[in-house]
Amino acid sequence: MIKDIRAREILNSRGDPTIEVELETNKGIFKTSVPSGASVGKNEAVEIKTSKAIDNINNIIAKKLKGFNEKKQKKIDRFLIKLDGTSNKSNLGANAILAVSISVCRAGAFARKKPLYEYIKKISGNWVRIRTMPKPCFNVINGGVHAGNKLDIQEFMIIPQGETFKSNLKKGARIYHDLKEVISKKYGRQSTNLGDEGGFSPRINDGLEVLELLRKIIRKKNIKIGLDVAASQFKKDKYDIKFYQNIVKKYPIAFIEDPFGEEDWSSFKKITTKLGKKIAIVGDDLLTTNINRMRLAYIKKACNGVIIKPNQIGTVTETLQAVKLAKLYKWKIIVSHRSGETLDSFIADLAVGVSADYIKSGAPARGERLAKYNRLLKIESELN
Ligand code: 2PG
Ligand code: MG
Repeated sequence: MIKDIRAREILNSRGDPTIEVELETNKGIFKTSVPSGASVGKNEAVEIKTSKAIDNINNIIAKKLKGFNEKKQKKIDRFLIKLDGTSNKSNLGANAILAVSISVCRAGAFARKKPLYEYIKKISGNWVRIRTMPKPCFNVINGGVHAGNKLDIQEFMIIPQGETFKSNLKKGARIYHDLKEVISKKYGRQSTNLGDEGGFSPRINDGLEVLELLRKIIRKKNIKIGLDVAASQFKKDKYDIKFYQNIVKKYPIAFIEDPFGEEDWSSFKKITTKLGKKIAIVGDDLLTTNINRMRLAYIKKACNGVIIKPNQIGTVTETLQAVKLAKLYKWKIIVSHRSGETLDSFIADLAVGVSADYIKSGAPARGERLAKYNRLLKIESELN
């Protein structure tokens, strides 16, 4: 039974304020902190000012949720959505609601005596078929709004294709170190400065140059490449379908995220028609973990992969609904962190609980990125 909820301000990895919640039941205290994005989709649930979100938790949500059974995730999430009363959670704040929702999930797992990932699988329903470890996508080169360089593509990810998570993490770290050396020699030490997600932010202006660099370094190593173009950040589209077709021909690309702006349905449709059999065209800003946007995308055949970010939608229940829909559509599922992160590792358990294909949590460096990867190491050893 929920006895109390307390929220406080902490700082995230960019030094910006965010929320930490402690939810108390008769069985213990469960802590959650929430991330925030820099390249925010315009259809995301609304993150409100931290101080206001904290007031909302301490003065409104805490009182209303007292006495609720922490095992009733759906009921509590539904209650929070109603209490907020808006379609985008702008009243209580998606940040406030999510911090509470995830804390409830942790408390529920504890009450059921299950590890968090197992509990997530359970509350997702029976539709989760096999439980596999997600493949990590290491964002080793940062551009766009995550770095101070002139690269317009936001994320260049390497995706080792080994059998175990442990071996993939090791491989990722090795490449990361090799890359540092190569960049340092070729572009100077300043180019090994890190961006928001722990990847290097070299003085390179051209994305093709980065792809060449990566191709050389991952050669014959059974590693794929993922890109987040984050094209909604562009004033107008910079890359056309021809460009994407060419790079897919030339490089071992597994997926391209947000190749076009978030409302450019027709370009998304065209690229999915052209490249969808070969790679995943992934919607992040396009979909914002929102089942209404996902349904639209499915009808329009606009993509065949989805980024799942709990804070884009604001509750655990709605996040799981989005995953369920993506599975029905047979889309690739990538559970994702945000560029402004905390040490909270909920998304690691989420990725395993829903058997996501991939997880992206930045480079294999920086504490807030590794909190997720290290948690996955532990989960894998528990599963074995
Ligand atoms: C993205 C994310 C995470 P941000 O665009 O996919 O990598 O960035 O959190 O800044 O939206
Ligand atoms: Mg993205």
